Amino acid sequence: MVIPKCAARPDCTREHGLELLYQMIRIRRFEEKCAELYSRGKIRGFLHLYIGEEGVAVGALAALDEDDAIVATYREHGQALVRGIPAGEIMAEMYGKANGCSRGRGGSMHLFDARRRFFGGNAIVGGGLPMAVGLALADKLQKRERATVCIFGDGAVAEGAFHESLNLAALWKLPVLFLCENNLYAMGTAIERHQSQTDIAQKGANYGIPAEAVDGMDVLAVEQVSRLALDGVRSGAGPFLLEARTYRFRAHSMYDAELYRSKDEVEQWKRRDPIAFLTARLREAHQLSDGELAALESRVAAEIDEAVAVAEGGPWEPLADLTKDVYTPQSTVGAGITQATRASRNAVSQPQVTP
Ligand SMILES: Cc1ncc(C[n+]2csc(CCOP(=O)(O)OP(=O)(O)O)c2C)c(N)n1
Ligand SMILES: [Mg+2]
Repeated sequence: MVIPKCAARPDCTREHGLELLYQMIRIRRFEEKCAELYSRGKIRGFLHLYIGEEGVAVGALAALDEDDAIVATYREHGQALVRGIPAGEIMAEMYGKANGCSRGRGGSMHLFDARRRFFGGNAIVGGGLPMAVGLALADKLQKRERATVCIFGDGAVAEGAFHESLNLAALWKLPVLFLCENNLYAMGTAIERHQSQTDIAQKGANYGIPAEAVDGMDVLAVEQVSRLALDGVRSGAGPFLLEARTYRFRAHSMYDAELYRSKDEVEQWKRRDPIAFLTARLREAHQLSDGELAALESRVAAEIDEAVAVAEGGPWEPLADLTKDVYTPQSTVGAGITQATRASRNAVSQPQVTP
C-alpha cells in the first residue's frame, strides 16, 4: 500500500500533517473557550493564552517519546493538551475544581501530571530550567535513555537560571532540549530592551551547546528540527538549544493594554498564523477538503463541550482540606479563623497585577 505523503513536507504522511493541524486547532479552540469562561467569571486568577504560538508546542512535542519529560511555563495549556492530559482535567484545573489535574490547587499556571511526565506549569520565569536539568541528571545517573524538553520564554534568557542551567547541562552532557519560545516580548518588554544579543540561538555557543533557530509559525519545520535535535540529545551528545521564533496574538495575560506594540505589528504576525499556514498548504495540495476540516472542527468542539461539562460538574475541595499539604503546624494556621472568614478569604477577587 502506498501511504500518501503530506504535501507540506514530503518526509511525513498526509495523516500526520492532519494530526498536527488537529492538535493546533484543539489548542486554539480550547483557549478561545477559556477566554470566554474567564470573561464569565468561571475561570479566575491569571490566564496566559498561547494563541498564535501553537506550532511550537505541537511541532516540538510531536518529536517526543511518551516517557520523555516536559517542563513548561505558565503559558502551558497547549503543551498539556498535546501531552495527553485530558481536556476535562485541564479545564477543571482552570476552574479550581478538585478533579483538576493539580487537584484544583494550581490553576492555569500550574498544570501538572507526573504520570504523564508533565512537570508544570511553572509561574516563576526561568524556574523550570534548573528543574529540567535535575530531571535529566536523574535520567543520566540511572542510565535511562530519555530526554527532557525544557520550554521557556525569551524573558527567561535574562535570568541567571538560564545560564546556570545551560552551563551544567553542557558540562555534564545531560539529555535536555532547551526550547525557547521567543515571542519577542517578556510582558511589555521587547527583546531589544532586555537582551544585548537578541539572537538567542547564538547563546548556545558560550556553553558549547549546538543551537538552531526555527520559524515557530511553521509546525512542520519545528517538528523536523526538534527531531534532529533530539537525535543528538538522546545519543549522549548533551543538550541542544532551539529557539522558536513565534508571536502571541493576544495580550500577555487576559488583560493588558498592549501599549508596547503596534496594532499593525500584531496584524502582520496574524498573517502568519500557524493554523492558517498549514491549512493552506494542505488545501493547495488537495489533501484537506471542506468536509474534512469541518469534521475536524466538530470533533474539537465536542471535546471542549465535554471538558467544560467535566469542569462544571466537578467538586470543590472541601473547606476542611484548606490547610492540607500546607507545611505549617495545623494548630497555628487555623487558630481563631472562623468558617465565614475562611470562606471570604477563599473568594479571592480578580487580581490587579500580573505576576
Ligand atoms: C522570576 C520572575 N520574575 C518576574 C516575573 C513576572 N513575569 C511574569 S511573566 C513575565 C514575562 C516573561 O516573558 P517570557 O519569558 O518571554 O514568556 P512569555 O510570557 O512571553 O511567554 C514576567 C517578567 C515572574 N513571574 N518570575
Ligand atoms: Mg516572551
